Amino acid sequence: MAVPTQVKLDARRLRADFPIFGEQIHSKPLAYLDSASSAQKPRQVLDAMREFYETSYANVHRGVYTLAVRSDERYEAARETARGFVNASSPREIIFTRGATEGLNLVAYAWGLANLGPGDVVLVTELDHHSNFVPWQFIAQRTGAAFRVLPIDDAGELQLDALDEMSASGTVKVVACNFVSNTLGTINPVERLAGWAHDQGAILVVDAAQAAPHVVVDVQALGCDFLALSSHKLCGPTGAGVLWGRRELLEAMPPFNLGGSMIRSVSAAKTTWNELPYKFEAGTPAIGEVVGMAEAMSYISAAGLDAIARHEHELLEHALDRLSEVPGITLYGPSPERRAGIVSFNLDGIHPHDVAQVLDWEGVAVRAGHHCTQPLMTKLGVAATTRASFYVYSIPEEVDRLVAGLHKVKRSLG
Ligand code: 7TS
Repeated sequence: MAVPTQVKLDARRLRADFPIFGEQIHSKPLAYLDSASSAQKPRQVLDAMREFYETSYANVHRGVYTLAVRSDERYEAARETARGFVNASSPREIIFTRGATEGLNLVAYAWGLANLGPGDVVLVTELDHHSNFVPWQFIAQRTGAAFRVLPIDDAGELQLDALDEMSASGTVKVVACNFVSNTLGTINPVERLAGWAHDQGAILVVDAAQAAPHVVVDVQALGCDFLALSSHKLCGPTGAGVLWGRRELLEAMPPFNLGGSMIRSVSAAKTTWNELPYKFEAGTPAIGEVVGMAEAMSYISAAGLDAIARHEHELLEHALDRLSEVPGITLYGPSPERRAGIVSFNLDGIHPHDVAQVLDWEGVAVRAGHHCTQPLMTKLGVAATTRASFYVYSIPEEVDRLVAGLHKVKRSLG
């Protein structure tokens, strides 16, 4: 039997699709190592949005004229692309949002306020981004539910052994976790968490903001109940995202935003809700951005998510190898095979903001800060880290420039 050959990602060819790499930063070529914050945009996405606005734009779900019908078709075709991207069983389960943060707030407010109360437990993890931590903390306080945080071990992996202890203080009703940690890159065992959550009678809410750009996200295989992602992290425009939810849960829960398009009928006595997914899409949506997001999903699907994951893994191994040569560096996170293309580190005695500033003079863009994961920073015993993150267009030379830049940081500030 022929052994299938794994297609290798041609990052240099893809890089040519991204106009931003024509920019010089402080007279140097751009080394963009901040894709975990937001990914750069290929010409294909920019062109698709321009072409849509130039030929097919009108508001959606209200007009009968030709242009309005064209716009409706493009918007609903994008929903079908998004459905395929996360392997949902129906486009009715695909809610367009403004991004992962809005999707997670939607679930916390709409599902949480209707289903949580005293005696219930809301469980998040120490790895979660604030956008999947703070809404649940807030809704737990509002409803009288207990709020618990699943700890991580020293390697940055969730301590699954502690799960049963978490259910001691009440009935676990919701487990919220990210699929990939934005700070450490840890890939979390979502299927196992789904199994445990369902054994408790709880739902699992997955924040896939950091996973969707880098690994295959299959909501049916994961066994989760809700999953949120952002367009801008997968080479699409800002201001768009997807919330996927199980149909029966979406049907049963009340709406989040209220207003136009999400109603069936309105009177002073009674208002009823539109069918899925429109019940959750109040007001004029981000139509052009949704069209751009669908193009981005097609772009990265064509590059191949498995090939992207392998490419990032190679860069990560190269980065961990080269970074470990830098004296006084502390690297955070699990072993390379357990994480996506993200590396967080600190240099002894030098603040991450100073590290990022000196790197910028070298044309190297990294993020410094708490990365919206303050509970994780507390666990690591630091206020901030410097973080480098990779994507389809990242090349080993950028890692080498990061390492050379860090030697310069040490010479000027160490
Ligand atoms: N969840 C995770 C895991 C994230 O990494 C982010 C953004 C969000 C949610 C929020 O996504 P948004 O599109 O709604 O803003 N993370 C980062 C980051 O790591 N650096 O800048 C933004």
